[in-house]
Formats: sequence, structure tokens, C-alpha cells
Amino acid sequence: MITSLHYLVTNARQAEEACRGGVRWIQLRLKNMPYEAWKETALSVQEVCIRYNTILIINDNPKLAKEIGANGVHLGKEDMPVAEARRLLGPDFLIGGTANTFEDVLRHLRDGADYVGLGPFRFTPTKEKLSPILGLTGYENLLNRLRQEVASLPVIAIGGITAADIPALFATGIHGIAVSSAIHQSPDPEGQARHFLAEIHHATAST
Ligand code: TZP
Ligand code: MG
Repeated sequence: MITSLHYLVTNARQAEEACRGGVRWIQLRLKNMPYEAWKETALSVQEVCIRYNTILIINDNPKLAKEIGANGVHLGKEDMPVAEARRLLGPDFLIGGTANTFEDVLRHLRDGADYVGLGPFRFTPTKEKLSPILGLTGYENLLNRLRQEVASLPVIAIGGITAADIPALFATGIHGIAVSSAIHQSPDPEGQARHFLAEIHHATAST
């Protein structure tokens, strides 16, 4: 099951706010963190996720994901390859991979990923070393090519996404979106999470 709103968090408070707002897919994304501190934060986020029956994905780190029994791991281009993570983690672990191009998506499909995070949609200061911006046209072209290949893999759009982008993005055929700053920088993250989910519901109910 790949729910349609992925929320990237750095701590348990953000996870709690989002879960109260109805989010059921959390990705813990921490950079430059010693393993033990990372694990401590991961366990506190996991406690929230268990209470709300929410999927927990650990960014970058299959070893930590396995050690704490998270639901899955998200792997970028500098992380462990998806095929190797699949061998390490087994068939039931959710594995997502970062994609910036159509070729990336096909590679992840072949290697057994459960979904791809495809981006960036637009510029965002949240991520360093951003790949070229795809824009709406990038998603339209890529999703069309995927349909022509009769290939299917859930595509999660990422990068600078706001709630106002939801109708156009979902119209391209993506399966979901991953969001960080638009929710946690809001004065009311819980209400903003709820707003995102309502917009997604609206955008997908008519298709
Ligand atoms: N990968 C591409 S953009 C991005 C990641 C992890 C950050 C998304 O965060 P925001 O704040 O929603 O742009
Ligand atoms: Mg990574």
C-alpha cells in the first residue's frame, strides 16, 4: 500500500502533528547524524507511527531501518542500490528509490523498488545538490512514456510542492506526493496536513 501523501520529518513532534492531521506515511529524513542519535530519533518517531498505525520509512539507511523494524527505506543515488537493499531486507520491506529521469524509473522498476520518488518538481531549499527541475511538463512526459511501456510503478512527486499544485500534478497520473516544508513551515501543520489530504481526495475522486 502506497498512501498518497508522504510527509518528510526530522523529529517526533512533526510526525505527531501530521498523524493528528491524518497522514499515514512518514519518512524520517536526517542528514549528518551519528548512528546512535539517528536511532534515538527514529525510535521516537516510530513510537508515534505505531500509535497512529502509520507507515515509517527511514531515509538513506537500510541498516537502521532493519534494526528498528521500520516499514521501509528510501534510497537515493548515493545510498545502497535498491537491488542490494532488497536482498538485505527481504520481500516484505518497502523500498523506495529516488528518480530524476525516466531511465531512473525503469531501473528502479527492474531492481524491485516498491515506488519511486520522482523530482524535483520545482526548486526547493530543503534539498542540497538539487537535480534539474522537472516541472509539470516533466511529469506529463514521463508518465506518458511509462504508460507506453506498459510499465507501472507508483510515482511519488517531490520538491517544492504546495497544496495548490495538487490538481495539476495528480492529473499527470502520479500516485502521490512527498512534502516537507509546505507542512512543517505552516503555522498550523496539523491543519495543513488535513488540507493536503482533502485536496488529494478531491483531485483523485474525479479521476
Ligand atoms: N528530494 C527532492 S526535493 C526534496 C527531496 C528530499 C525535498 C522536498 O522538500 P520540500 O520542502 O517539500 O520541497
Ligand atoms: Mg539518500
